[in-house]
Amino acid sequence: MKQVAAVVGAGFVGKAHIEALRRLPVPVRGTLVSSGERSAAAAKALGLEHAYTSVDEIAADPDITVVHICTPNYVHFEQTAKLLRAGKHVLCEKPLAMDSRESATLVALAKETDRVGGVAHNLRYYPLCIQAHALIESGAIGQVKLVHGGFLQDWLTYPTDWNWRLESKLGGELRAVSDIGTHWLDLIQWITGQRVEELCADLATVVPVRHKPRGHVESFSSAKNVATDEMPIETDDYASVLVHLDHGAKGVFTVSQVSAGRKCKLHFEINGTEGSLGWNAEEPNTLWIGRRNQANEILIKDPSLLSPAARPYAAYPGGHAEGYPDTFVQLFHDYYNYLEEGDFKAPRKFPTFATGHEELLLCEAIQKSAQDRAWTKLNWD
Ligand code: SOE
Repeated sequence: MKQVAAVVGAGFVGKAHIEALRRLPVPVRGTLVSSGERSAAAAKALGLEHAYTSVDEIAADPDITVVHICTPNYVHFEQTAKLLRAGKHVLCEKPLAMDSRESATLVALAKETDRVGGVAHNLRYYPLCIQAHALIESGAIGQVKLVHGGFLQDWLTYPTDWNWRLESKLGGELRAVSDIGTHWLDLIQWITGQRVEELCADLATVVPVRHKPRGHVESFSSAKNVATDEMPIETDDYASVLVHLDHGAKGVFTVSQVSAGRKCKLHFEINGTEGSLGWNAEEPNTLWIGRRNQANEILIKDPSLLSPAARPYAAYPGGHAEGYPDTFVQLFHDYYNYLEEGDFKAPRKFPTFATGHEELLLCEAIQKSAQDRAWTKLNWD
């Protein structure tokens, strides 16, 4: 069945979804922004044929088979549930919901409606992250023993930096952990094939008072010369989390959105019994391969040098850099190919609603651990 998509939300990530869909190609019929008027402007600016005025209108549109949710976290549950019930497949930006109660409901609802749910953990789709997964799966670095790294940004360094994620009622009680910590957790668990079974977390709000502009501010942008109100902040700017994984690996990660000079430094180092792998999203086309008994290597993204499992996820020849926008294309390839094949009982290679639910369980364990100042076990059953 030919898929036709609609995208809810046309901020920077909504635009990334639309661009990636066009490259597959999957037709994007229209978009919905916060108001009908803004939808019309966004549809015109993006060259889309239709501007929706509500989620209900999308739900009722018989031409739409898939909806991408690119809205603030607090509306993910309501929008996703409505669209599943209307018979739409849904690919939702992370985090899937505000808490694990909501995400568990969405997992069950997707099953009940036989719709395919995906979560946009796109950062695992950098070609060299897939290569890291393939190398570990092949035993190239032996048994994984240590995992460390983190995700560092600086777009919220100043008290005058503002974004809806800062307010727990819109983004959830955790911010840096749920917004970017979940990317690191998803990446490491997927690359190593190991799941976190217990953790110990320390969180901090580094900037306790911020200046909230009176008006809309896009992510990664700052409002200039507008009136502001001072707001106390309770969500985390920073977290460091010790982790124990279920096949023996141990490690630690640090997330921060106030690390001046770090723009989007999602990074890991994985140490195995025979070697190590290191990668950094700010230089995503190189993979560091560490050895004890021979020279270390730097692998530059080149499909001809990648494992058979990773090769299809590199769209361009060696040295032709691939980056953040391309990760959405590769994620959507997996998701839409699955829809086209039509066997919804088949295993799913892409991050699913179950993945999103597990991420929320991890967030809640991190929150509990920080509150109790203690190690916290995950109850995956
Ligand atoms: C902001 O922290 C953000 O846009 C995240 O929401 C994205 O998931 C991440 O990929 C980049 O940074």
